[in-house]
Amino acid sequence: MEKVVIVMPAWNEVENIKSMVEVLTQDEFPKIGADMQLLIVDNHSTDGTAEAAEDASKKYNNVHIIQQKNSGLGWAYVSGMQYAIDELKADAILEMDADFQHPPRFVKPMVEAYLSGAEYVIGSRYIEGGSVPKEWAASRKAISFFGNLFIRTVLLNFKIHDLTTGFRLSKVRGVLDKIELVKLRDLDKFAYKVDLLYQSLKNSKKTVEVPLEFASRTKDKSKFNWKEMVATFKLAIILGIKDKQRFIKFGVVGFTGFLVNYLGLEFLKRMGLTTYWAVIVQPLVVNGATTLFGDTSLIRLAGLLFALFLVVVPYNYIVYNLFIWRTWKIPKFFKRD
Ligand SMILES: Nc1nc2c(ncn2[C@@H]2O[C@H](COP(=O)(O)OP(=O)(O)O)[C@@H](O)[C@H]2O)c(=O)[nH]1
Ligand SMILES: [Mg+2]
Repeated sequence: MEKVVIVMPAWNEVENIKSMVEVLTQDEFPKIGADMQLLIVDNHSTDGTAEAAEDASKKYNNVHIIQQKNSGLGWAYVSGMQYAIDELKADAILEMDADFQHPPRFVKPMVEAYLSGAEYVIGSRYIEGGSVPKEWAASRKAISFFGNLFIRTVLLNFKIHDLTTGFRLSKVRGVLDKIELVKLRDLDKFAYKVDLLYQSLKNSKKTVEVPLEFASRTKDKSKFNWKEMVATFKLAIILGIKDKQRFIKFGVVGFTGFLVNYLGLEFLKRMGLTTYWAVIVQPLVVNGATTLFGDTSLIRLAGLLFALFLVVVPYNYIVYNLFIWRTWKIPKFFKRD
């Protein structure tokens, strides 16, 4: 039987951990056709998380706990993954948060996708059946959506719809064991997730997205903040550039895009037309966004970026499909391929 280890970082999550252990071991694991194990990675919590996990590991032999050495979310995952591979002999590893934002009922479809041949499974909020919390403020939804779109664009990956989710399952052989985990970038920040994703996507022969209904946090506040977000975007850009082949393509696509825009502009000028399509799209989208979500500077900025994406993303997508991948597909940003 395939052994799937859930690596679950927990920092001051005592109440969440107690109920999570029960829900997983009692309700979810028995429904899944794999040897399911839970590995909690604590970071010297001060609220008794470690003790609760310790108790659980005595009660259930498929629950384990370790302490991470270095601080930071990335290190929690790396320590957990190494332990899961070396000590628990995992065949696959599922990354999952302890705070119920990844509802336990979604473990089963993730594992099933793996059991039916996927090497990398992404819990996706941006495909049919997936969602972000309804309670989220419009600005938060916009940041998540546009941030994700931004990373898709700089990494030139339009096949995957959710590149920033923290709910992912990877096969060990061929995917995780080919990655030097301790050398992942930004392990002290949330941004490391982009590097892990980037490398896993390269190694995986079959990647699938499974819908995830992302829940809001039940207790306390998230540790994610603006600083983490900027670091995440920065790393995405660095990886996009580091990947020279993609970078060259990006440059070629960008340059021809520039030429088309420039020639188009000149053409329209000569025809006696002063307006230009990109100039029409932007104000329309920004007005639409402020009417829908409220007129704040954040929304205006998001609207502006979105307008840019409305032009850039379809253009890149079409050029890529026609000339680079040479497989014509109609963009389906919100659907599974
Ligand atoms: N072990 C460990 N866990 C962490 C650390 N930072 C966050 N976590 C856990 O990682 C998960 C995600 O953190 P959270 O603050 O909810 O981030 P968000 O869901 O991305 O906003 C939760 O289960 C946290 O308890 C850390 O430095 N070490
Ligand atoms: Mg969370």
